[in-house]
Amino acid sequence: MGLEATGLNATRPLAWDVFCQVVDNYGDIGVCWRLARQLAALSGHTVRLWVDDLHSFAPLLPALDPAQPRQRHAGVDILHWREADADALPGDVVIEAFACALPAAWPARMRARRPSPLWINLEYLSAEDWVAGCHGLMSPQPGGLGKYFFFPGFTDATGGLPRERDLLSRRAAWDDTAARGWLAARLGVTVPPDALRISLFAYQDPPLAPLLDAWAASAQPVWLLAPQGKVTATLASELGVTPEALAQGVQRGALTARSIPFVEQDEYDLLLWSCHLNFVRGEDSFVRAQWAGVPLVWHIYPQEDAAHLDKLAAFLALYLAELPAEPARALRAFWLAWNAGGTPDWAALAPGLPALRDHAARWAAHLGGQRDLAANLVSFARAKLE
Ligand code: TRH
Repeated sequence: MGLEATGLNATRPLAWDVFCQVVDNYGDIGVCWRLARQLAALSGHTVRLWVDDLHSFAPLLPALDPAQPRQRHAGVDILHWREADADALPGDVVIEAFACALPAAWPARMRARRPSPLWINLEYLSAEDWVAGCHGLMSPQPGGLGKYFFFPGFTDATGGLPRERDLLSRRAAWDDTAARGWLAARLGVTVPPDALRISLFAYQDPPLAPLLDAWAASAQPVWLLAPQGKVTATLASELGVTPEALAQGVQRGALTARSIPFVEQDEYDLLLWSCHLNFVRGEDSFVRAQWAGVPLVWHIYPQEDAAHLDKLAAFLALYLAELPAEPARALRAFWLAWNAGGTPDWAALAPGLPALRDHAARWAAHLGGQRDLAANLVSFARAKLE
């Protein structure tokens, strides 16, 4: 189809519809909200984000009012999913996130629209080899439209990773003084200058006990900061204290552990930048920890048949390729133990932290040399719509 037929030219901004169904936790909405904002930040593009569960969204965006079916934040029109059953007409690009089924009326509305919108399924992030071969493939749908599979990823052969334009420069300007100042001012946490700062975000039951013992016995003070959620209940029970006591801070030898408030999505970056090691999970926090450029431990979302362990191995193969043998071995063993209920070996990991830190900074710079997810979506959409 030529430009005249589509009414599209190379610079006309696009209208995007992003559909997000919250399956569990914060990752579905976390990824969609981030992507929606990044698309809306591109000059002139308009974005509607349709979300089925505004209550799950609110912790990431406290300014959101879950009682309001329509509202605008950060340049994005946020709509409760049921509004899509009314008379809304599809924009230029319709994204269903993570294979969520579109509202029943939408495929017919999309078929009726001229020019036809582009239909994209945004897939989960994976470092597995097959991703590059499937990225951008189309599956014909009943009625004539095609649906394209768009895979985020870690190489130029994929759709890339979400990254704000100014992310790496803001990160580079965040030094130790900024970190300690922010922790004190925003979270009321005054950390001694010589402490190792660790953030903890994970699913319910990781093997925390051996780590708590190792940190308590450490020569260096260790400050463990855990945003309130699934893992803070486990942490409190491992330490034998109430959640309320954990919120005040609990000391065991060299370890000070504290639960902190779940902060809004942009502030979570500041927490990651302010720590020397970040435990993260799922998809979005996992990516943000990579942009933070400091060592990370990934609690991967568990899947049936242990399919997640293949994903974990694929990422490790990529991430560790350029790392010296010993810290690479220690990190791999630590991640596997963390994800499979083993015994994470702090004594083996700790000496490698400086090398892991250098590596994490190089990895972030390497990823930063690739095109980001929103930019890749725009060029993909233009190529398909023209
Ligand atoms: O919450 P997650 O585990 O999300 C998931 C879901 O399980 C989902 O179903 C699955 O599909 C996906 O993972 C792979 O982890 P994730 O992806 O890291 O999302 C958490 C979001 O919460 C992320 O956007 C960061 C944000 N967050 C804050 O905004 N503030 C905080 O204090 C913390 C700890 C996180």
